[in-house]
Order: sequence, then C-alpha cells, then structure tokens
Amino acid sequence: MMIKETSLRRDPDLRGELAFLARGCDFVLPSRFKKRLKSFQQTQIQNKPEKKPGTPLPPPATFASSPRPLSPVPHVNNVVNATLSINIPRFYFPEGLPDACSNHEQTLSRIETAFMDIEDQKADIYEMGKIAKVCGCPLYWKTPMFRAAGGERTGFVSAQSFIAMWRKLLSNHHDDASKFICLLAKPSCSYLEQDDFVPLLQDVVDTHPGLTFLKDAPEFHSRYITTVIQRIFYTVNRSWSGKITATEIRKSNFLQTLALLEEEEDINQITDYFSYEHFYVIYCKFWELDSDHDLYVSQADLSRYNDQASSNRIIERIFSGAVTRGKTVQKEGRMSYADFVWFLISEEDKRNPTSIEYWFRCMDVDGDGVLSMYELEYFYEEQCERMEAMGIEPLPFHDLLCQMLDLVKPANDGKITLRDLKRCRMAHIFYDTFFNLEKYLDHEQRDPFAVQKDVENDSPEPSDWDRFAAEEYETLVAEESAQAQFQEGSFEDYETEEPASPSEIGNKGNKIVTSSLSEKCGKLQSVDEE
Ligand SMILES: [Ca+2]
Ligand SMILES: [Ca+2]
Repeated sequence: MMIKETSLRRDPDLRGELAFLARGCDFVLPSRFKKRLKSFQQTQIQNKPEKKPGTPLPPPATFASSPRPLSPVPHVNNVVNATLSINIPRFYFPEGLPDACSNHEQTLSRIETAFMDIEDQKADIYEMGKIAKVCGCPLYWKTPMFRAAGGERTGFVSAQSFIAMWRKLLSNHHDDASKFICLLAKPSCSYLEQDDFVPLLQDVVDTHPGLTFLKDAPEFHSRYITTVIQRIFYTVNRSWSGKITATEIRKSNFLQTLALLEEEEDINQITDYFSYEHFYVIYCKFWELDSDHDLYVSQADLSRYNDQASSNRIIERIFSGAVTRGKTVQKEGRMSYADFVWFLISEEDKRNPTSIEYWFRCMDVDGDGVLSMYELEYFYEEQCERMEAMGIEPLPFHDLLCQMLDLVKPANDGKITLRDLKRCRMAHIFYDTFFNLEKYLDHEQRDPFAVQKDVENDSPEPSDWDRFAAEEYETLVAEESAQAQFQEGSFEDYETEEPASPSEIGNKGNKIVTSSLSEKCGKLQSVDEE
C-alpha cells in the first residue's frame, strides 16, 4: 500500500492534484480524481515489465545504453523509471540482452577487411553470403542483410553503407531474434508480416542445393514460398495475430532451423518449414481438391478431402471464417491455398498446439471460449447420422459424453476449455470423435491401452504431421512412378526391380515430382498468382 502511494505521488499531474486536495481546494472534483487515479494505475500495469524467469541480470555498465522507452505515456514513465532505476537493475530487454563482452569495433573492422577482398569494395548478393559469415550470421540472412543495406536498388552494397547499417543494428539489437526482425521488417516495424519473408525464401529457392531442380519450374516458386510462409506462421505466430514478434521468434526453433539450411544439402531432412517433400504433399492434396485449378477450393471441394472424412458441420465452421485470414472465405465461399495449408496440418496433426486451437475455434460455435454440452451434441449429431447410414449403432450421446469428460477431465464440470484440451493430451481423439468419422472409428478399433502407451512414451519426434507427410509422399511417388512406368511400357522392369532405398526414392521423387509439377503448372499457366 505504501509503495503504491509513493509512486502515485510521483505522477506529476497527480501530485498537483493531491496538493490541491491537501489544501482542501474544491478545484479537483472527486470523479476527475478517480478517473485520473485509474488511468495512472492502468499505465503502471502496462508498464510493468515482463519478467522472464532465468534471465540473468545485466552488469550495471549496460544501463547507460538503455534502448528507447516502451511506454505509451513516456512522460509518466520517465519519472517513474528515473527513480526506480536507481535501486532496481533493468531486467526487461525487448531487443535482447546487451552483451558487454562483445567488441563491436572488432567485428566492424573484420567486415571492412572482408570488403577489401571484394572488387571495388562492392558486394553483390553472392558476396553478401561471405559477409554474412564474417558478421557471424547464418548464410541465409544474406538477402535480408543485402536489402537492409539498400542493395536491391543498385544490385550491390558498398562497404560504407553496409558498415553504417551494421553498426546501427549492433548498437540497438542485441540478440539474433531482434536483429532478424530488424533486418526483415518494414521500416519502424517491430514485427514480421507474411510478405516480409518473401525475399529470404526466394533466395533459398534460388540458391539452396536441395532445390536446384525447381530452377526450371519458376511457376512453382511462389507455391513453395507460400507453403513455407504458412508453415512458419502456423508454428511461430502463437498469438494468431499475423505479426511475428521477437518474443515469438525466440520461443520458436525458426532461426535454428534457418541456420541448418546451410549445413544440410538435402532440404527434405529439414522437416520443419522447408521440406520440399512436405510442400509436395500439401500442394498435391490441394490440387486434387481444386478441380478447376483456380487456386481456390469451395466448401464442397474441401469436404471431399480424405473421402469426406470430415463432417459437413465442421467444414461449414471453417468456411464461416472461424480460423481463416481475410474475408474471402466468408464473402466468396472459397478457401485459398494458404488457408488450406492451415487446414491440412491441423487435420493431420491434432496434437499440435496450433491445431488444438484451430479446432477449438471451430467447435466453439458461439465463441464464448468454452465448449458447451450443446456444442458437443451439435457436432456429435452428424456423426451419429453418418454411423447409422453405415449400419453402425452409435453410442448414445450421454454415454459418449461421459467417455469424453473422462478423457479430458475438464477443470470445471460441463465446460471444456482450450486449456483442458491442451493439458489432457488427448485432443486428437476428442476432436476426431466429434467431426472425423474415419479417424474416430479407427481410434475405437484400436486397443485403448495402445493409445495410452503412445501418449506416455512422449517421444519428441516425429510428429503426426511428419509421419503423415512421409507416408503420403511415398504413396504419391509410388503412384507417379507406376504411372510413368506404365506410360513407358516397361512395367516388367518395374516389377523385377529391387526395392529402392529411401534415399533413392527421395532422389527419384524429386525428378518425378519436377516433371509432374511442370505438367501441372502447364495446366495452371493461365491462372494468376495469388
Ligand atoms: Ca477451384
Ligand atoms: Ca461455446
């Protein structure tokens, strides 16, 4: 109580008002005082720094170079900060923890020397790869670095402009996440939007050894890039805001995965975000549904996915805009390829946290943050109708409900929250029960203890998605090669062939995939890009 009062007195506006009050002056109306008090308290709550457990306290020397204030009310904040910082060391570092040991001048002089080795001291994008390494950055940071130093306008970057840019970056941004955002984001933005990733990913497509076969299919560059961007946002943008912050980057494995790209020549080994095989699976699944190939699927198209395994009611919910970006889905009743990426990953990996949120939003029909018994019954009704049509006697809703409540064990009776579903680690079984008949029946037939074992095993990888993508890729490649063999009339050879090793399948796959993609892109050429 004492502390609160002291800090209230430090609010310069309030101090004046308190002084008036103290003198018994009528000028300050109680209502105005209350309002002012409330707004001051709110500002204080907002200014309360995010405390990160385990973050080491910085040495006192770093206080001098404290970055810009974050407060929406700098006036008030400055006063509070100035007083508080005397006693409490700073512990909130939105731009990363400054490292007192790192010698920026040394780094900058190394960069200068590296530029000396380049003709005219002007680096093109290829040379920028070497500069990135001198800067201690992963290779694929080169395009963002090149662009941040103004390279895309002239086609090269001079030592002078690069060093000026890098000096500024080093003094304001202290960890990789903060630097990465600064390099990629639009001017004065502290977050990344989807299009900010395009130049970096185009460079990966153009220069990664595992994607050279895509050179001849430029039509597919944007499809691959769209897929990777959606996968990045699906995994990293945990807030669903469409804006990736430095905190979200830090909490994700994105930068580590990006750094892996330069060490791993086989891009399919990098199953997070970048795998070409995963892209191929997603795109083929979409292509099968998008019968007129205009890069959109209708509600009827989407319901054909996996032999109509998903219920109409859940598909309807997706098309109501519960989980999609923009208004196209609701207004025009069509889903873009980007939205399909979210659907497919969510459908095939219902243990993924984003997937759990995705389906929760869909099932929470009234949007009150709780799955009520009414909502569960609504979805189960269609499952029952379907089972009856198949001659299967469904479990009565009441019995099923008991089963599900036992599975989820919600904290509050009769109300299932997102937290309950995440905690119970059975969300996939729960969701399939309510809207995916094929998978529901599949779970039912399995030994319940086997499922339990699966969960308890808790092995970190592969995810349901990884498993699905690998299986589907093999099926697709087998289909393609069977077709190719058939067309060539060498079916005998195919039958006597030794089984191919996984790596051979991969290589073969890439070739086949390219040819089949080219075939598909031939059909797509008249269609505008997204
Ligand atoms: Ca279509
Ligand atoms: Ca609800």
